[in-house]
Amino acid sequence: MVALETTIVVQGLPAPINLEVASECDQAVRKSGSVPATIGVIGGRVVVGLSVDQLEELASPARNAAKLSARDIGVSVASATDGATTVAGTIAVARTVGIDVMATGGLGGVHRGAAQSFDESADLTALSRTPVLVVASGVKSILDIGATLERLDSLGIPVVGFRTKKFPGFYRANSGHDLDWSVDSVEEAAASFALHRLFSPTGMLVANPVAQHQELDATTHDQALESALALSHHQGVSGKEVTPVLLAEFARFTAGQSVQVNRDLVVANAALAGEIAKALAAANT
Ligand code: PSU
Ligand code: MN
Repeated sequence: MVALETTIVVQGLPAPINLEVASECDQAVRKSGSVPATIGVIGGRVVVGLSVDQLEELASPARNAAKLSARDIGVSVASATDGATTVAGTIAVARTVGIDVMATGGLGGVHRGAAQSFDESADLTALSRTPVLVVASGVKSILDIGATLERLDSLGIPVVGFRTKKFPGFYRANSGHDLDWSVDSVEEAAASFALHRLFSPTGMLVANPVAQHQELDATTHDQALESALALSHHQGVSGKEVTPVLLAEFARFTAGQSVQVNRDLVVANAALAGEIAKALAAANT
């Protein structure tokens, strides 16, 4: 099985593309021979395997679903609220039901200026205590990528490039940062994770770059980034709003190009996660 998150659907991508992307991810996992399980909280019930109708409900602006990290799940269930799970929230739930693999677009990480703001995504600490393999196109390029890689090191989370030794840059295939490890096949990825779990309680990041013909061009990317950072600074955005605001400004600035890249990369990650989950199941039998 492959866990899929809902923050990307509810807070990360604009409607109506958000639901299209969710359905494409679902299909990509199925096509690989694995079973997708989209995770979210509806009326205080944790749902593993949201139906299309449930997902639509959760994403409707009227429901005003919360963004749930790992720390929020218990409280949101107790207060019977609606919520979309981040990577941290999703792996916390996935672990409790025995799902070993999840897919997302970009993992959260250390924000620029974190030395002052202390804004580091709880995705990192959650992954450091949750043995789930996450497939992502690196971390979002709105972040301080170098600092995030250092934190992944400190937290003991292996970062393995899929057919690359360059850390992906989310909207860009190559962030310019080198990786120590790469795998060439889904079997190798599955074997690495199976063996990692014998020695460590952490999860693992499989970094899958967006296809080069689908990436955002460098100039557009850098200009959009500058604009997004300036806007969030100007608005004084903080906390869980930061990432959605930066992604939305990227979408506006690039007239939807960044949304298309986000779509392509997350669907590719879902497909790869499906194949790795299948290889992992085969290795365990
Ligand atoms: N990947 C995407 N879009 C997103 C996210 C990931 O392509 O919106 C979400 C994930 O849910 C991730 C979250 O856990 O962004 C990180 O948010 P924060 O920086 O607030 O921890
Ligand atoms: Mn944050």
